[in-house]
Amino acid sequence: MARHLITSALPYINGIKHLGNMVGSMLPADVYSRYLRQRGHDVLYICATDEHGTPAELAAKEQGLPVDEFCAQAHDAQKAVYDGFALAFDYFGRSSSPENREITQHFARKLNENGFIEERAIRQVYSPADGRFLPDRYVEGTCPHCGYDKARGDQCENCTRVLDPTDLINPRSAISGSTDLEVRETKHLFLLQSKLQHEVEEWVARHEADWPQLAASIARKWLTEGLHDRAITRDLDWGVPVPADTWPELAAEGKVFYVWFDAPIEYIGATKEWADQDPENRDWKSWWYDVDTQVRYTEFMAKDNVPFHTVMFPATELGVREPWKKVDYVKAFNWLTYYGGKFSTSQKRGVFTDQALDILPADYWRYFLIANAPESDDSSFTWEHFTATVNKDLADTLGNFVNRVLSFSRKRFGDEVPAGGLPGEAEAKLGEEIAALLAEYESQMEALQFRKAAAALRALWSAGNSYLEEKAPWLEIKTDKDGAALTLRTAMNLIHLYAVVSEPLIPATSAAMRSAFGLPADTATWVTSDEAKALASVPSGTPFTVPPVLFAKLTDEDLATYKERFGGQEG
Ligand code: B3M
Ligand code: ZN
Repeated sequence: MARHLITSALPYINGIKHLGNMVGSMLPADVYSRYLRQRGHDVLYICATDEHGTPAELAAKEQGLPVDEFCAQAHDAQKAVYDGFALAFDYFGRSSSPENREITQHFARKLNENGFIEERAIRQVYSPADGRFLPDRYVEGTCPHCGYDKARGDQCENCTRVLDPTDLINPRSAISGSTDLEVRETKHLFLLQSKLQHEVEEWVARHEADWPQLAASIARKWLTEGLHDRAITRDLDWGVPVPADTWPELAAEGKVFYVWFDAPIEYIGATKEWADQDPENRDWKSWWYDVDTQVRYTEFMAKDNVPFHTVMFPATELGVREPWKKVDYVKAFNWLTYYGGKFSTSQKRGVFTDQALDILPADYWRYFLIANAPESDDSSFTWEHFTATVNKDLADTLGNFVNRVLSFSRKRFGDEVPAGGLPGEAEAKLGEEIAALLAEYESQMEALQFRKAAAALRALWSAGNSYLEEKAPWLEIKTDKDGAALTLRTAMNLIHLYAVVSEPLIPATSAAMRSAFGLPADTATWVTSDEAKALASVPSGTPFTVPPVLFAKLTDEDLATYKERFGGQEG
C-alpha cells in the first residue's frame, strides 16, 4: 500500500466548465483515484475552485454581485455539477479560504527572507476617479492596429494583438468609464525566478525522465527560454492580501497576490481546509511536509497549465527552503476539440458540463471522454462519434450482455444463480483470457494511459460477449440444461467482475451491477488474477435481480436533436 496525493488543475471560478476542461483534469484524476483506492492504496484527491484575479472580479461585476458572493455561488454551482459527474474528491476547496491566505502569506514571507522577492517600482495606469491603479484589463480604448473601440489594455479582442494599456487611443477606465487617467509609479513585489533557474533545472532534470513526454518537453522549453523575474502582486480588491507585517506600505495600498501565485498553493491550502473539518483525524502536513519519499504526488492538467506546474510552482516551493512536497508525476493532456474547432467558454461553443448532465447520466460521458482522452494528440468530440460509442460499447457490449444473461437465467432457472456442472474447456479458456485482459487493464491504469485502459476494459466486456455467442445457452438449454446453467453462472461471474473493474470509469453502473447480486454499492475491492481465472466469486444459489436497462440506445432522432441544439459543423 502506498500513499497517493492527487490533484487536478483548479477550475477557474468564472463559469461552468465544458467537457474539454473536464477530460483534461478532473475526470482522469477521479478515475485514477478510484482505481488506486480499489487497489487498497491510501489516496487523497484534492481540488478546489480558483477564485482570485481580474476575470472573477469582471464576472461578478457582470452579474451585479459583490465578488465574494459571486464566488460563493459559483463555487456551489460548479460543485453541484462535479457531484453530478460523480467526482469523488476527498475535498473540493476554495482558493479564497483563510487556509490558503495563511499558507500563501507564509510562502511569500519565506521567499522574501531567502532573498527571492524584491520590491520594484513600475509605471502603471492610475484612475483618480476610481481612486485606484487599474490592472491592464481594466483599461479600455481604441486599438491602434485595427481601430476596434472596445480593446482592452492587455489585448485587442478584435485583432487579437497583445497590447500595453499605454498603446490604447482614448483610454478609459473599464470600471467608471473615466477618461481622466494618468500613468503613475507604483511598487510591486517581484519573484526573482531568475535566481532559481539553476535549481529548477536540476530538479526538472532529476524528474523529467519519469514524466510523460508532453509535460517534459513543455518544461524544457520554458527552461531553455529562461526564467524571468515576474510581478506577483496586483492592484485588485479580491485576492490574498500582501502581509502587512512584511510589506506595510504595499499592504496599506491594498495590493494582493497575483492569482497564479496563490492558485497552486491552494493545493496545500485545500488539504488544510480538508483537515480543518476534522482535525482529530486528519493531518494535512502528513501529505505535504517533509514526505518526499512517503507520498507519491500526481498532478492532472491540460497542456497550457504545464509551465506553471513544472517550472513556476516548483521554483516557488524550492525558494521557500522548506521541505514542501513537489510533484512526482505530471499527467498532461492535449485539447479535446468540438468538431475539430475550439471549445470556447466565452463563445459558448461546444458542450458544457451542466448541459451534458441534462442530456444523459454521467457514466455515458465519463466512459466516452476517458475512451477518447486527448493523450497523445488532440481528439475531437462529435455527436456522431459519441452516439456511436454509447450504442456500441455501452448499450450493446456491456448493457445488453448484463440484461440478456440475467433475464434469460431468471426465466429459465429462477431468481438464484444456477448451479450447472463443473467448468470445462471453454470456461478455462475464458478465464485465461479474462486474466490476461485484466492484467493489461491494470498496467495501463498504472501507467496512466487512459485510452488504452478504456480499450482493455472494452475488451473485457467483449470477451464475455464472444463466450456467450460461442456457448449460446438459449440453444444449449434445449439439449443440455446443466451446460446452459454453467454458461449462465459463468456469465454472471463476468458481470460481477465487470461491476468491480468498471467502477473507476462508470461508478453508477457498477453499483447497479453489484446491487443485482445484493452486494453493497460502495467501492468494491479488486479482483485477483486467480479470481479472474476461476470466475467463481458469485456461487450458485446467490439471489439476484435484473436491473433496469443500464444504457439507453441513442437513436438517429437523438443525434439530430443534439446536433440541432449544439451545432455540429466544423469550427
Ligand atoms: N485555474 C486553469 C485555468 O483557468 C487554472 C488552473 C490553476 S491550477 C493551480 O486555465
Ligand atoms: Zn485590434
